[in-house]
Amino acid sequence: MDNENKKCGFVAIIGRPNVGKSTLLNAMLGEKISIVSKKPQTTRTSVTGILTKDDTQYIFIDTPGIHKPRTRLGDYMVKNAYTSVSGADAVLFVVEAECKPNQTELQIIEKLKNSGLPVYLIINKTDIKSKEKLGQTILDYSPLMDFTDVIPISALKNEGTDIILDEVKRHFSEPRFFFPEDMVTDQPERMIASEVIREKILRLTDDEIPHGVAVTIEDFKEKKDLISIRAEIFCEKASHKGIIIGKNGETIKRIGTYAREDLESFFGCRVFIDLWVKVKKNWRDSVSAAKNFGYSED
Ligand SMILES: Nc1nc2c(ncn2[C@@H]2O[C@H](COP(=O)(O)OP(=O)(O)OP(=O)(O)O)[C@@H](O)[C@H]2O)c(=O)[nH]1
Ligand SMILES: [Mg+2]
Repeated sequence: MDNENKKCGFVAIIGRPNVGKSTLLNAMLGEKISIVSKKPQTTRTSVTGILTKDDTQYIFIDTPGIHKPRTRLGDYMVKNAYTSVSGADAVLFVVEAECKPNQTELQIIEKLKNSGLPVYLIINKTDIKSKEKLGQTILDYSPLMDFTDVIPISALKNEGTDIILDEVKRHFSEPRFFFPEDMVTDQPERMIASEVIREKILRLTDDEIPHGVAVTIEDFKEKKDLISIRAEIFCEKASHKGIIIGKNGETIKRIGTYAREDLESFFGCRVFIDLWVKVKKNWRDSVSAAKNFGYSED
């Protein structure tokens, strides 16, 4: 490819929890690299997704949902999201069709106004909302700031995402690629493995358990056509440990099976997972524990 035409840029995806930011990232990449769940506050640290299409390289940053933090982990998540915006060339501010702007979103908008960056209002989940209600959402949000454009999408059905790709590249000025053309993420393999395991815990457990879970990879061995992983799941209470393990170990078995299926498809080889559950009380408020689990600025 002719070097002169190459363009590359950073695009931050921001919004309140659960609006579909990670689903949108995965849809644009055509590959699942950021975990998704029905529960809010799924994403805990920014995830970079890379898409190289013809002479354009998009570097998307999926961020943790902005919320009012109640723990040190929450503080970290919110700071992490705002930091990702500061280095971007364009911002996708994702909201949900039929929802009214809330206090958190008004705060995000204030920060975005001050950033001076081009901001696109992305209205997601249009597949489950009516056309009239979508008009109302546009009327509710668009006067709040001077958005570069308003793009209704369905991340789940991958509808409207091509418009985003066409639009944001106008703001790219770097005349080279930052990453190899076939790279989809800069996350280490261990990180992908621990996130996929955490996603299955989010899917299979309820209430406070998912919010208090962290996963560490103790061992990650690659042999010819097999990856062998030993992971530790940390939860905050002994009763939570019992629930994660489940009756006769049923739940932990399902967590392992679902995670293995996803990781086999991602890595393209056989995967073996050995899971251990441990208790670490109130780790979400402990600086050292949160740091050990990778939730720290340094
Ligand atoms: N119907 C519908 N559901 C969607 C769409 N996009 C996302 N969802 C669902 O919304 C839920 C939240 O999706 P996520 O992608 O995890 O949301 P998020 O904004 O990354 O959430 P946090 O990481 O917690 O901030 C999941 O159950 C998704 O399947 C969409 O376009 N349509
Ligand atoms: Mg997310």
